[in-house]
Amino acid sequence: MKRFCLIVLLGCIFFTSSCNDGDVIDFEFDFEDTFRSCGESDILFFKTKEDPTETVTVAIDNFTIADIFESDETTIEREGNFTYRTYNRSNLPPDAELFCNNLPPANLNITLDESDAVVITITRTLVEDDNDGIPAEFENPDPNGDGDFSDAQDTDGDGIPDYLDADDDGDNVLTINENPDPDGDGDPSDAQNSDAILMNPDSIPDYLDSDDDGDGVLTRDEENDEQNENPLDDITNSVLGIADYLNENVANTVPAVAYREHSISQSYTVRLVVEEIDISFLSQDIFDFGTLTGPSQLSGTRPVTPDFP
Ligand SMILES: [Ca+2]
Ligand SMILES: [Ca+2]
Ligand SMILES: [Ca+2]
Ligand SMILES: [Ca+2]
Repeated sequence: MKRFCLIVLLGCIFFTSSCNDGDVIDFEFDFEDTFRSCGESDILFFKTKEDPTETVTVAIDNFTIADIFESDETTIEREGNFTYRTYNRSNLPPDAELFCNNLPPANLNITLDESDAVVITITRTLVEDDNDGIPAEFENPDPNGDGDFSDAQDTDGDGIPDYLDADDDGDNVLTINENPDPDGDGDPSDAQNSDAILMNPDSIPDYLDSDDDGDGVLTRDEENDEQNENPLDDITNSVLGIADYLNENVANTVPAVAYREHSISQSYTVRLVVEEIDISFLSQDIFDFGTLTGPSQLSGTRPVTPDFP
């Protein structure tokens, strides 16, 4: 009788189909992909939804965010407790936080509360980017399409593949400063090519061209004012105001002695999959809990300076 009443309640809340005795209830969760976390020693993962107001949580004792990031394993399996709740929030402000408060909100009216012991698979993935203004897929990360990036294009041969290299041609002018995407649509096919209109034109865009003005002196070796791994500030003709590496009439060789430091941004994604859910009205026993958002450990930078040839 209790189960029958529960099914009737859910049917009325969640389904537009008729709820005659004998219908098969086919209920699956419908939440946004992202979730949050809190807890100093016992972690709580949670996601909330309004209209109708529902929450799902995963609680793991003696486990923290640090355990995810400090583990040698990128995939961790733990046992925990999964809970699904519905609420009547008519007496609560819309922004009331339902979790991670020392005191739960007053007037919290829980209308359904179902829990089960589950198995949780936590997967940590590192994502790196050169932030050079060109999406990785336009930087030839997988020439033979086999899913292995070890053969990724490395234009300047400095050991950093283009999709992680903020200075793809190794000329000490960052790709982002070589106007690789003038119309800002993410596609670099319209990239600036300065020497196309000069005496020695080529068809190589500046961000992949180690001699941008085609004067026979490498861009990184046009350091006439200061050898500081930055050809942008070497300007012999101050009237024109054009840096020497883009001025074909200035062709002095003042060689660079090092590559500039590269900065590779890093961010982690953490995904959760909950398995072995046994809740009577639920048609799924596996639930993709989604992607964690928020913790500051999720991002950082990795500096690297390639060996100079
Ligand atoms: Ca490179
Ligand atoms: Ca790049
Ligand atoms: Ca260049
Ligand atoms: Ca020049």
